[in-house]
Amino acid sequence: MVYADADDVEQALATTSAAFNEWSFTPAAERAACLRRYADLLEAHMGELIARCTREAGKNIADGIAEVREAVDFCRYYAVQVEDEFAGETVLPGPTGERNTYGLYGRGVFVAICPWNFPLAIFSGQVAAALAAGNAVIAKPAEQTCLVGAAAIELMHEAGFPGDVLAYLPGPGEIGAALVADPRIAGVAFTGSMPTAKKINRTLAERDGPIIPLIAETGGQNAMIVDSSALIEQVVADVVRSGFQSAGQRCSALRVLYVQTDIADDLIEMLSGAMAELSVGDPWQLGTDVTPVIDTAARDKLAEYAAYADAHFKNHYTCKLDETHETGTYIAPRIYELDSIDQLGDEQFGPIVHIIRFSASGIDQVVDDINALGYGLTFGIHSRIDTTVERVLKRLRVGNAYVNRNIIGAVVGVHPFGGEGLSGTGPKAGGPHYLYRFATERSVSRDTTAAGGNASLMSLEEDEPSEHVYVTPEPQRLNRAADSEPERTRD
Ligand code: UN1
Repeated sequence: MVYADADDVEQALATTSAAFNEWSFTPAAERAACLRRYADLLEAHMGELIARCTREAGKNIADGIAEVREAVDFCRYYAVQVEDEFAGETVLPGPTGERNTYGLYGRGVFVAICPWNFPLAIFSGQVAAALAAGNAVIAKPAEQTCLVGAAAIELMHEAGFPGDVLAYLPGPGEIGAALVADPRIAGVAFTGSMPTAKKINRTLAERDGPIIPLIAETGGQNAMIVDSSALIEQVVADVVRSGFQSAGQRCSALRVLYVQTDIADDLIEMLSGAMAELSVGDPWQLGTDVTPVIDTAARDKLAEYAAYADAHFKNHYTCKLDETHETGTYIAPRIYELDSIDQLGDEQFGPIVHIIRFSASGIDQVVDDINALGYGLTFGIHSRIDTTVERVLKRLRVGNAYVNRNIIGAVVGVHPFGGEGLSGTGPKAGGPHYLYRFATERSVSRDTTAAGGNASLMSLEEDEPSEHVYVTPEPQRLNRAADSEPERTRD
């Protein structure tokens, strides 16, 4: 893979800026058709894409399948929305003699700065949303996963997204930094760490020219609360999946498990037993549960933390690695017990779960402590007492809460994904409001008296509705007033 250089950055900016306007006025149906063709191509190339995710990102086969599925879901979901809500002008109410319209349009050239942990799914989601809304896009993949990104871009071009509307600039962080600082950029979609998101935000604030949107999805210190009414077997399965699937390298992954003291020993024992069954190993093997972490830098950082944790916390269980794994970037899944949340440091992006005991009467304080961490991405509660669940959900500030289930694997359109506070700016990916953030709104008011008035009034039959005749519009029916009327049968 050859990385982009400063000349490529300039060329991408010049080309996409020139091509943007025409793309923005390409009919929404055509943009949606490109998204659907891309989704079909992803499915047709599934095997190759899974292999790339394994080769480059160390994903196991199940996670590779999930990558392709999520990328496909993003495209089909945004395609429907673009057709419904971006297809030209909506006529608004107004006095006769005036025609008022409103529409959503692309903003310009968006930069998509994408993560290595979902090199196909989140990459495709960010890029597809920006293109769908009518923007040109410069995509910057994570350095670690440029080949997965390259395959995605090739398929996008094959699907019909024009070459001059969609550019690909693989490379280190400086490429992203140069793009963000350029005044030709009209928006940034970013998934990655909070420190990088803050840097981008500062760069944008320093730029001359317009203030532009930053859509950032960052990290989390995701917690799960388990009270004594929970079914321990189910909790254990959900903790293993939430904490250790994808080697804990999801923003959504479980980091802090709060267990009511009364069941803590039983739960820890059963969890340790389940961890003993995990197969940590080669991602190419179908039987592998926990894969290596992304690179040596990540492994070394996690290993350093693990050494600190071994010295300071109670290690209840650490999975065994066989000797052949010593050369790879493996980190054995492990659980540590903390005395208090105050001991929790920064987010550890790997298969490490912290356990804290709490007493039933202290549950509000637990929620306050979780809120006080400042993040607000995912959260789980295991309880069979509805009032406890509702009480906790009301107190908690979090983007994605899960009740009596695991806390990862948000599905497009089903679990719109994204956090609050330090976890992101919103709007949620795969949710109903995501595309709007990539768009600009324009309204046009035309004085039709200059052209002889509202001619349609003269040709009106009695009872025939006219888009131009509004007496007292009902606000909730402004759009699609005619569509939303139920069919009336005439006798
Ligand atoms: C991330 O790790 O950046 O819910 C997001 C999930 C995925 C999204 C994770 N759909 O686990």
